[in-house]
Amino acid sequence: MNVFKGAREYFPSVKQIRYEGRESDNPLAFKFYDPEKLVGGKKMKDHLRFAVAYWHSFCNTGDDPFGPGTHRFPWASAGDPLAQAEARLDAAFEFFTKLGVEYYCFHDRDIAPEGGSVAESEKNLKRLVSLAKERQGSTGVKLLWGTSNLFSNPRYMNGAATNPDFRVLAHAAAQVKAMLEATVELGGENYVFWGGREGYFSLLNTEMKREVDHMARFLAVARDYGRSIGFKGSYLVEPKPMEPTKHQYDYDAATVIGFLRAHGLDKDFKLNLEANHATLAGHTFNHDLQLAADAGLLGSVDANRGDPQNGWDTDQFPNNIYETAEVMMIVLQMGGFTSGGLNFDAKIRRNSTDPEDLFLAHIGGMDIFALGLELAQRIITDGRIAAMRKARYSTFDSGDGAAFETGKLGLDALAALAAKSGEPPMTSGKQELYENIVNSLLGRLR
Ligand code: XUL
Ligand code: CO
Repeated sequence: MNVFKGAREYFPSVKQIRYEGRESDNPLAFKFYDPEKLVGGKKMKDHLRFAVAYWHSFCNTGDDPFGPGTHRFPWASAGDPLAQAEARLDAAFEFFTKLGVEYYCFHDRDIAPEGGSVAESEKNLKRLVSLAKERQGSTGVKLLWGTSNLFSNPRYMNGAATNPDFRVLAHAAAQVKAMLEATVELGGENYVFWGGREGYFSLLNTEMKREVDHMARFLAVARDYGRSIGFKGSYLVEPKPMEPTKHQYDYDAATVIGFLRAHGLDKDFKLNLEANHATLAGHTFNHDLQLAADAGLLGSVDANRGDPQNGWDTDQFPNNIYETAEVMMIVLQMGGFTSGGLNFDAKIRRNSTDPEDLFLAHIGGMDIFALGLELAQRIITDGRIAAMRKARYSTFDSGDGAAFETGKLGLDALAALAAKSGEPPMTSGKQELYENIVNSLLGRLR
């Protein structure tokens, strides 16, 4: 049942999307994503935990600085903003169930319009949350994470938690309080803080240390309130180096890990990492993922990709097997997601205007992640790469190398060892061999 009682069908040309296998030519079918298939003893769907991003899929009309939106949403003609929001919710749940996705994510303002006052905004949100709860109950679709939009309203032009005006910060707090309550009500498994305007354009008018301290205090009070109302999930901070501000405080994974530790927040907060944000920061996605995983702080993933020729957040759907395999290698090696998942923080292109395009984009993203998962599992089971990598460090496994690792050798002892042992041999890094092994395993995927 994809259409709700009394609701119109918003995607009538699309039926239930099913797994048809790699020989299928049906564009509206999965070729690789077979939700029940066991990979390494666990179902694909439980490895991948896919989520649809409400904002890109149901709110983004495709407008850009050069022209208006091109996506004609059928729910836009439903009446006043609240009626439109209700129709949009029906369309969204029709989409989730037809796609067969288990999770979704949203900002407060994605599902309910902002009112003229804090009270009116909360009333609108409560109304839509009660409808979403009904839909979740009847479809089994769950909330991966909730978040607050603290960047669109003009009041946040100088930041939200880092705004130089305390009164703006208090408004941000009202939004986070209401949205934490909504997330608890909907059984959300995580709560995300993306610091959209938490940064600066010029240090001439900015007290950076004070703003960053405010941000830490804001996260701490949000954490405490969430816990006090029964939120048991993970709090996640999502790094991004710039856009909309010139410099954002949550620059990249390393910056956020340092920030969380410096402010004693690393027990409750993990990271939600997005591919296009890592590349905007000048890193590969797997660089940021590995850093967070090594710190025990990899919470969830915003699955998308950027454009190598463009220096902005193009938020395209993933389509690169190497990138998805790299993500899944790190996820598998950390033992899988706990509360996190793969949220498609991605949008169809402005000129992708057929109703089925939203399905095609998600099908492509889910399929390439399924294939990436299979490749990652093969690389791990094959074991050659892990063994070669481990062997590179073997001089630290025993003798003087092990003594150094455990802090038993000082600088003078190290220098004496160098003098005694002479010039060390040249040991190849074998990067091309590693890459060839990955490709040979890719070729063996069946
Ligand atoms: C913006 C972005 C956000 C966050 C949630 O670049 O990624 O959509 O994921 O606020
Ligand atoms: Co994101």
